[in-house]
Amino acid sequence: MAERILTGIKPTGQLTLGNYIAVLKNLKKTNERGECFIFIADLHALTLPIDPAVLRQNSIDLAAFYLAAGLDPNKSAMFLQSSVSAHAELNAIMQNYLYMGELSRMTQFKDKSAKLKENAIGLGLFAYPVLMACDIVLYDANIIPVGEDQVQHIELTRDLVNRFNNRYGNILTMPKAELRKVGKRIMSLSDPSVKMSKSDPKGDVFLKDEPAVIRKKIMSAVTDMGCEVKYDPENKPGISNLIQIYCAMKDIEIPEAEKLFEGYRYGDFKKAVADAVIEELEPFQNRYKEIIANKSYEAVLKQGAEKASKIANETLKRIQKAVGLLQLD
Ligand code: AQP
Repeated sequence: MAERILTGIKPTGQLTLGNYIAVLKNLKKTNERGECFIFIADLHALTLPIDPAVLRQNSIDLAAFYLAAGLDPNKSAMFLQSSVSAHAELNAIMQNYLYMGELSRMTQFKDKSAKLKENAIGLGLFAYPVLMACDIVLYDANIIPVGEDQVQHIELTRDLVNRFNNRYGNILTMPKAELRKVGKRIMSLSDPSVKMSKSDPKGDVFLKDEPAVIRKKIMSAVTDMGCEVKYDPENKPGISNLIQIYCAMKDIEIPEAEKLFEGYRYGDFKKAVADAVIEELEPFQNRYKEIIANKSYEAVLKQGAEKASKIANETLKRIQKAVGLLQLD
């Protein structure tokens, strides 16, 4: 089966190096593999309180970052989730096929809701995986590049597809999460026991950080006892995180990096990591600035929404018909 690839990022805050490694770094190669649907998950961004002006600006930034990462508008449809109404329409159907018990077991829901007062937890936060499943099945996507934190949601989508197809026939395409070999969970530089995350920024490298700021953040990253540059997430979480970042930047595997840094002191190793990140991000940031200035993302978003809507509406019809919604045309 040909590859249909779908990936998205929520415009909830400043993008981090974690988002870059999970999605943006490989976007150019992803473009070459098959038909791609790359979206800005702005409806998902509403699941936690966000200022409207910030949401708008984050959405623009994300569109520009996708293009700066090498997204080819002729090969990929880049669109705002809110511009394709089929996402919300399908959500109204699919919310009946995922159950409260399974949704309440989702780690992301547990983590995010734990930070809110009980009477301020929105239904959308709880039902987030339903909309995410809709995002995926609408495009018959079979490959979903994600970071490790999203695997649980893809597994739930797979359960939904099985459940739905068992009941109605072979209607939905089975998706599969695709994780990077190295860098599937980039941790905070100040606390390597927690994920680098844009809505809870702590020790984050932001994609908009100036090179000097990136260098400073990496040079002051928390390290561990001992002095050997060795990948050992349990006993050396700080150094292991930096090794992952280095490997992701250079597209190499961990043993190669360990060999390269044999005998290095932590300080020299951190300098090499900072150099690698800056070497990668500086040209990317320059492209981003150009795109923001010429606003080329606007036409691409419009064209992308048209292409995505066409495909999403066809799938929506197929699903409406399967569940018994009367179609008059
Ligand atoms: N630290 C990370 N390491 C590896 N991958 C990561 N991703 C996020 N953080 C890391 C991956 O980036 C993609 C887009 O993420 P998202 O915007 O959908 O939301 P998220 O997974 O919840 O990421 P954040 O940055 O933590 O966002 P907020 O704080 O808004 O929830 C996903 O593929 C994700 O796995």
